[in-house]
Amino acid sequence: MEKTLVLLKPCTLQRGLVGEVINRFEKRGLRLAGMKMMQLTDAILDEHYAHLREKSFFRILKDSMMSTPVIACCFEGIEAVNVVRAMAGATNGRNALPGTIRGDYCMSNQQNIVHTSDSLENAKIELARFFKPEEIFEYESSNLGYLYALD
Ligand code: IDP
Repeated sequence: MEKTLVLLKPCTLQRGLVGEVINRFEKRGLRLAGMKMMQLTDAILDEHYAHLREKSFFRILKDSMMSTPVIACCFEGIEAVNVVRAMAGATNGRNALPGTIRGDYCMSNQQNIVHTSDSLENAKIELARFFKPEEIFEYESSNLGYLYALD
């Protein structure tokens, strides 16, 4: 089993899409292991988006990520990192395929509904950045046999 981070961005809260987006991950069969609303800060975004520090849109991106609280979620499943990333779709909503979250709900390169971890290594780092250990819950899923029977 893998755990991965999903952030529901301010655009998702503003557009009333929080429940709908979480519902997609639940319906796919991912176990919700942690969830909280939090106000991001300059410091956490400097870490989280360190790979974009030189980009012209860095300041605007950080301001937009602080414009309202976000919802941080930890989802768990077999190959959860890649499954969740594929569900999100391409970064730019206009390039994202229909059927993906970005492809179904947005038209923007920046206001693109969700952040998802891009590798298992980064998922571990990012979950530790956004959650305390006691905020991730290891309860038993009752439907694993139906989700993964032959795996
Ligand atoms: P990802 O979110 O698909 O993993 P990253 O390249 O890590 O993509 O970029 C992080 C976030 O920065 C994107 O989700 C998007 O909000 C924003 N972003 C990326 N590229 C651009 C751009 O060219 N213009 C404006 N915002 C961008």
